[in-house]
Amino acid sequence: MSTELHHLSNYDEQSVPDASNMCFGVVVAEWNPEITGALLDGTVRTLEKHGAIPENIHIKTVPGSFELIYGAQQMTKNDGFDAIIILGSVIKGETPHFDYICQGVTYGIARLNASQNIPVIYGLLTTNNLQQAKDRSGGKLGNKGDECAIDAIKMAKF
Ligand code: DLZ
Repeated sequence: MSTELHHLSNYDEQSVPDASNMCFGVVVAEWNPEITGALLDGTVRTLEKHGAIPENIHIKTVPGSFELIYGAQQMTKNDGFDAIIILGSVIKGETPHFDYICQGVTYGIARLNASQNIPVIYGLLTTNNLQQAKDRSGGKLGNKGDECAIDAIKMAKF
């Protein structure tokens, strides 16, 4: 999670490999679409900025963040991808649902990273309120989508 000291869109451009020969899968959750749409915009813009061609960025949507695990798992079966990015936004409500979804997605994506051969980048915003999510999806703390794109390129090269 970003802090006031860490701007999500700031990075050393010289440290980012060329992505022109890389292929990416992106899974986006439909819940909180204003936020996940902004995350997706940042991801695609930054992948393309570093050379990825639009035909090599494959985007799929799933209903909610919990389904990101299945979506990413299906994408790991495609040998053509160099990295997969999941994008979601879970905003705390009045029930423990938030904790269960966040833990489930985190554990599910961690398991994929440990068991599959394709890196899966964790673009899940877990915030206490909508404003914190806006701050991290193109607001004052940058865009988590930018960060995920850079991490995907670096891990594809790893
Ligand atoms: C049910 C639910 C709730 C309460 N909140 C969110 C949320 O803030 N963000 C999100 O991406 N999804 C939420 N969901 C939906 C679950 O992720 C999931 O889609 C459903 O429980 C069906 O499996």
